[in-house]
Amino acid sequence: MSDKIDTGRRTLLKTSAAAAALSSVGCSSSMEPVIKGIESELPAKDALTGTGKWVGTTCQGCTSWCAKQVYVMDGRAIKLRGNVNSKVHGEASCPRQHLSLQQVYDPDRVRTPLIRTNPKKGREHDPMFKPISWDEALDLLADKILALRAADEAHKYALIRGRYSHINEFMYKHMTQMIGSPNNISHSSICAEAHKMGPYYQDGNWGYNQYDLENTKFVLSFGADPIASNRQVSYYSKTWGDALDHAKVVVVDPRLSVSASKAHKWIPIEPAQDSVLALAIAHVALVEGIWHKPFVGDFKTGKNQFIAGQDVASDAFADKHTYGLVDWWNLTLKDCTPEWAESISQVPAATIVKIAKDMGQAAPAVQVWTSRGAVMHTRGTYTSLACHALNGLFGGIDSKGGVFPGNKIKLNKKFPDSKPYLDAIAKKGVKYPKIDQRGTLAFPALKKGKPGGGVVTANTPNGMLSADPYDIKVILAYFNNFNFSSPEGQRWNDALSQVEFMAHVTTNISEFTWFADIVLPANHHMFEKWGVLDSIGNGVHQVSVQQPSINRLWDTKDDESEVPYLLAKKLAEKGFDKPWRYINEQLLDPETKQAAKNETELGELLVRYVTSPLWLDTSNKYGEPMNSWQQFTEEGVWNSHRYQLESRWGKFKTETHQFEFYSKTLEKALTKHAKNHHVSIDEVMEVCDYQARGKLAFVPHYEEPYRFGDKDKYPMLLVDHKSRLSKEGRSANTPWFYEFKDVDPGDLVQEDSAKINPVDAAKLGIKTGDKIAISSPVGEITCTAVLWEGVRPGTVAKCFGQGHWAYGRTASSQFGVEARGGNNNDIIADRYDRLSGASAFYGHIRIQIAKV
Ligand SMILES: Nc1nc2c(c(=O)[nH]1)N[C@H]1C(S)=C(S)[C@@H](COP(=O)(O)OP(=O)(O)OC[C@H]3O[C@@H](n4cnc5c(=O)[nH]c(N)nc54)[C@H](O)[C@@H]3O)O[C@H]1N2
Ligand SMILES: Nc1nc2c(c(=O)[nH]1)N[C@H]1C(S)=C(S)[C@@H](COP(=O)(O)OP(=O)(O)OC[C@H]3O[C@@H](n4cnc5c(=O)[nH]c(N)nc54)[C@H](O)[C@@H]3O)O[C@H]1N2
Ligand code: SF4
Ligand SMILES: [Mo]
Repeated sequence: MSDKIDTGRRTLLKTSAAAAALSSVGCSSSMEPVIKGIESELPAKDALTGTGKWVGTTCQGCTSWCAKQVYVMDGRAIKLRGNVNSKVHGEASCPRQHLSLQQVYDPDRVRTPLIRTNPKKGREHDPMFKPISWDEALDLLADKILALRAADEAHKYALIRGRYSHINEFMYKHMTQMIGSPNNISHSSICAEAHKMGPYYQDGNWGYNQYDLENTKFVLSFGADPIASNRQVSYYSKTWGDALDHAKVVVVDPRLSVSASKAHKWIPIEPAQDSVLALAIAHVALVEGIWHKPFVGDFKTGKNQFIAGQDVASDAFADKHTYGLVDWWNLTLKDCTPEWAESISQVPAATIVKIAKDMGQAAPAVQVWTSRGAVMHTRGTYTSLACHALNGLFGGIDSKGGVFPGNKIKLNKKFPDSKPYLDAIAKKGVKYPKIDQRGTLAFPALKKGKPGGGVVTANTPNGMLSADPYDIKVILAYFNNFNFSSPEGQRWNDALSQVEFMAHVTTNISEFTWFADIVLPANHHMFEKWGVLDSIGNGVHQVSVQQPSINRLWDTKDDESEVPYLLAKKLAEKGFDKPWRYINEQLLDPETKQAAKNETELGELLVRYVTSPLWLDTSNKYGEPMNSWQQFTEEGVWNSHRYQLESRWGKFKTETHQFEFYSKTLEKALTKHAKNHHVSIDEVMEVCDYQARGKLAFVPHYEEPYRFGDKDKYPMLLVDHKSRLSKEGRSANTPWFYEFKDVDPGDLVQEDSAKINPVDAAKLGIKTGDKIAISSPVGEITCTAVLWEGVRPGTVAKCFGQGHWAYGRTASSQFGVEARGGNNNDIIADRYDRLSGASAFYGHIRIQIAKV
């Protein structure tokens, strides 16, 4: 590697000594000069065709949803970059953007609709797909839906959604309701619902936060690895290096993540023990009197009365913008000493005291990040509360250098009411309980304070298999691969095998598609489809378009517009015209007030409808004025004004309008849930596997991690994490994923690596390169051992993403037959953080490893 490239890399990501020792540092940054070089060499015009231009679009490689520009020549995508018009990330990007070229031009893409010819469904049965036309495929689907309605079983239809864009509501919600089913099932609870519990039940934000990294003085990350994953990778990987110059950075993660390798301190926490650390930091902050008084308030006498182990009188404290600090202290925090924390977590008490003091000094320019890794575990709701509470305690909420939600913007994400289009069958059907059992006693799924308000994605196959509340007969699914991406995916295989008819809208024949009756080939979201998305970071909320930019190679269609349009038309031809009438009477262009004339017009119309407040409404006060649709599609992105600091102080959307250390909002939600089932809140806690009793249920507190399996037989714990090259499940068939795999610290190229601490490996006689089996009480996978100090002894860290037995020639060893590597979900038992409905992916997974 030349000096020039090395220097560039160091400037971009202040490489720590630990990271320098690793073979695997930032791919994006080290490749940057090369990429820039290529970019400057791009001919302005294609020599033959005279074409060549940058077109705005949006990447959905991960939930960063970055605004992009694709360079198109002669109808082909040549290169990607961050959209230069974006004020969130500008031209910056992550390394994954380049993989999208191999996705869209993947030789294994589905090119035409297909139909199953083998009636036997199962992992071991080849569906023997044969091409059919769109007309034939949709004819079959329409017939199946109409047969359900005729048999008074409309509720046995389900619409299943993985990724989506903001035009999804027609197909996802309204069409499903008009057909007569309550079952629109999203993927949210295998994504990150537990993460939202702290922010919502403390400051009223059911969503993710942005972090003012440029102005911060202290970063404490519980599992977040924002250079590699999390929610705005392009922006944070650009700024993380500079933050090290003006902020202290501490990363808590059982594994030396990319971000931990570029932090001042890495704390290799035992899995699912984060709350101990968070609570002890809070305890020290109170005892030391270093909480942020302008946000939290102070004792009326001005004298600190927080003394370890001692209660404080409830009227002694004058709260400012927070609620219930003294209650929290008295209920539990008074006993959460650093010594207590050390006894559980082995993190030295002195380290905890130092972190708390440093945070107190940096306040309010303090930001505490939480990630799936810290909270997507059984009992994770309370870790989410404990970690986020620190943002309140140190005043980071809405402060310069702190943490804030997405800026307020206006989009028409809600489509016109479809209730008038519900006939008698539909009205009856939508009243059935949902198939995922949300809202039952054992699944509170308390989204936005509403019992049963959230989805329990991974429980859907359990509901289907036990026919509780009933069975599912017809499924239309898109942009999802749940038997691969949910814990114990075998449950999905079994459930899908029993479904009478399933249509899957997909780019590739994935594991989910394997169980389909018809396959509907999807346009690639980044290059071929109409859509719209948003993203937050750098104090800005941006909205960006997805638009067709290249020549479609195959007979593919837009999942969220063309497919439902053609299906609605088919249903109308067969006598059921409600969705068709809804399209033609309600889904009107915001300027011309005309309906779409054909399926290809609908996508653009819906994006115009959703985004019209940005470019049509001249009174839009939330961001830069835009003059026209043309300007929006040409620039590709709209930027909001910068976040107004302290804008929520005094008016948080909680029960008390304060930041709630004692969550009145959670108390109200749990009271409702308990009442719905005529039980006490303690009984809810018991059924749902939490240890809290009494008022402890409403404050951040310690819950012992739940572990699954016999400790003697399965003595180690799995630490699952995302790959820097995983685009959720969608980059698995790209050769670059495997060729550049060593951008994941510790991993080997072309292999599916399990990282083992040399101390553990020595005991087991395992060497780097050995093939090993990892087994848990629910399954076994095989992969390649790597000895690596960056993993806590007693744990094995492994990327999620490999182990495909379908998807394509690169993803699987033998398509349909043999997996390449191992899917972590095969060994992750199906468990939940029931208060949020989230699946547990961390903490409970006891494993054993052995050479094969
Ligand atoms: N590269 C990449 N980035 C992505 C995605 C992707 O597929 N690839 N997907 C996007 C999506 S869909 C989402 S929801 C977001 C999620 O982004 P995050 O919420 O940040 O979650 P993950 O990256 O899944 O978090 C896993 C991290 O937690 C660590 N971890 C595991 N167990 C524990 C534990 O007990 N305690 C602590 N403190 N850490 C633990 C793991 O080592 C890993 O670093 O990422 C998005 N970004
Ligand atoms: N062990 C473990 N499991 C995890 C995670 C983890 O970190 N560890 N992460 C979890 C998270 S955060 C999430 S969000 C979920 C994601 O899980 P899912 O929502 O299931 O998403 P993907 O696995 O990305 O599957 C998307 C599928 O859509 C199809 N597809 C691909 N590209 C396109 C396209 O452009 N258009 C359409 N219509 N279809 C397309 C393909 O069939 C692909 O398999 O996985 C979760 N599962
Ligand atoms: S993969 Fe994620 S971070 Fe990378 S460009 Fe796409 S959306 Fe942005
Ligand atoms: Mo996710």
